[in-house]
Amino acid sequence: MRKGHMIVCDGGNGAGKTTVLKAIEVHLQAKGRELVMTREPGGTPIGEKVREILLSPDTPEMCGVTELMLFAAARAQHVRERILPAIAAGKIVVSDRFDSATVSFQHYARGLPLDLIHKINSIAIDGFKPDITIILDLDPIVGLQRVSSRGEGLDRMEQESMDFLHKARHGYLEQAKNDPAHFVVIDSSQPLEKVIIDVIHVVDRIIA
Ligand code: Z5A
Repeated sequence: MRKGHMIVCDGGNGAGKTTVLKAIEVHLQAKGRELVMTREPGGTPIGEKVREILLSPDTPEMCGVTELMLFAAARAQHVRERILPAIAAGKIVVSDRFDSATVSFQHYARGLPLDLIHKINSIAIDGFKPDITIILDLDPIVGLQRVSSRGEGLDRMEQESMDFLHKARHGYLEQAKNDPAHFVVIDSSQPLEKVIIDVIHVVDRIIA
């Protein structure tokens, strides 16, 4: 049996992951739990460099397979350098996105074959699986309005078409439907306080 836990928060752009993850952090710290807050792409010095390449709006020519392999390369380092050691030490790892994002964005939205995604993902994660993936579900139009209201400009992925973002949303809902033991969907069009209550409820069930 695992000593620690891994909880993933995922979903479309602007669905509120960053905001909700801060609330999870405060909640778990108040319970005195040892935490590792992390994100994908990123989470390690190598992963953060790969993130810059992936999200830079200066390289719109990046092809789908390159994109897939870069997300996987960052994940391979993340799992081995950060996630597995933390879980072995009994900590709770909370990640902003993980392998569910690759299935949604690179398969359902980008159109790469699912068997290729699974092959590459399985090399990256080497049999590891999060305890739960919480999907914050939101209409991409609302998500993009939320992201745009921050006034920071859009990254390479955020500049994709609405159709791409709708397909990614569908991909998350399909994954959750197909694996209810490992996915929970939370409606993030609800007021933030209610979204946080729903998420904390799931977190408490996992770490109990
Ligand atoms: N990607 C991929 O393709 N394949 C992969 O394998 C992985 C990722 C791992 C980077 O993700 C991109 O990489 C992402 C998927 C892809 N892009 N796409 N497309 P990211 O996580 O860094 O970027 P993001 O999804 O665009 O995250 P974000 O912009 O930081 O959004 P967020 O964290 O979900 O939302 P937020 O910052 O918490 O909230 C946005 C605003 O909404 C903010 O002002 C909040 O105060 C507000 N908010 C939040 N919740 C609410 C509620 N409930 N009501 C009203 N307002 C709210």
